[in-house]
Amino acid sequence: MVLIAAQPYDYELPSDLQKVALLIIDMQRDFLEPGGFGEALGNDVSHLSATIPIIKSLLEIFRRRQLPVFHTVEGHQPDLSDCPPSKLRRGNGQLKIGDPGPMGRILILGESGNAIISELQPIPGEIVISKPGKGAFYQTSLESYLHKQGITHLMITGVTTEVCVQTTMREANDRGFECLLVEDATASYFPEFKESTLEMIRAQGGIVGWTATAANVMQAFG
Ligand code: TIU
Repeated sequence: MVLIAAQPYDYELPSDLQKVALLIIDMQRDFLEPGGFGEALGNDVSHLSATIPIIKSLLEIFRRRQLPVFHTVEGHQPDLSDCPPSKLRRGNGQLKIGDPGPMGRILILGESGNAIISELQPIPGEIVISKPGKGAFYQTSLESYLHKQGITHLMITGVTTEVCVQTTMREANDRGFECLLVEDATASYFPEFKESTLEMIRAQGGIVGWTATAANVMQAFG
C-alpha cells in the first residue's frame, strides 16, 4: 500500500496508478500575468507565480510515468453566450469580461491572454477542459472523461485556491472522487484565503479531502 503523508491523515493511493489524475486548474495568462482578468479585478498577480515550478515538477512526474493529466481553462465564447449576465457584472475594475485588454479580450477562449502559461503547455494526450464557471464540473465533460478513464483519485493543483480550485474540489468530492489538494501547487491573490481554504479542507476529519506538500506527493510517485 502506498501512502502519501497528508493532512488530516495519510492518503492512500490505489494500487493501479492509472486511476490517479493530475488536475491543473486555470494556470492561464489571464490569472498569472499582468494585463489579464486577475489584474483587471484589482489583484497583484505576482502572488501566484511560485506555484509554476512546483506544478511543472508534478507534471514531469506524471508525464514520465504516463499517468493521466487534465488541464482546465476558464473562459467564454466570443459572443459571451455562455457567460451569465450576473458573472459579467462581477468585479469593479475598468476591464470586464469580453473587453479588449493588452493580451486580447479578457477571459475569452482563444485569446492569447486566455492561454495556459508557456511553462505548463499541454502536450498531446493531455485533456484540456474549457469551463465557463469556477467549478470544472459545471457545464463541462470532465466527469465523463474521468469515468471513462476509470479515474478515482485526483491530485489537485492550480489557481486560485479559494475560487476555482476549492469549487472544483468540492464538486469532485460530492461526485465521489478522492481528492488531494497539493498545498504548494496552489495559490491565491490573498495568502490568508489560501491558508483558510487548506484549513477548511482538513477540518472535520477531512470532510472535503486531503492536503499534502508537493514533496510528499512526489515521494509517493517516485
Ligand atoms: N478571481 C479569482 O480569484 N479567480 C477566478 O476568477 N478564477 C479562478 O480561480 N480560476
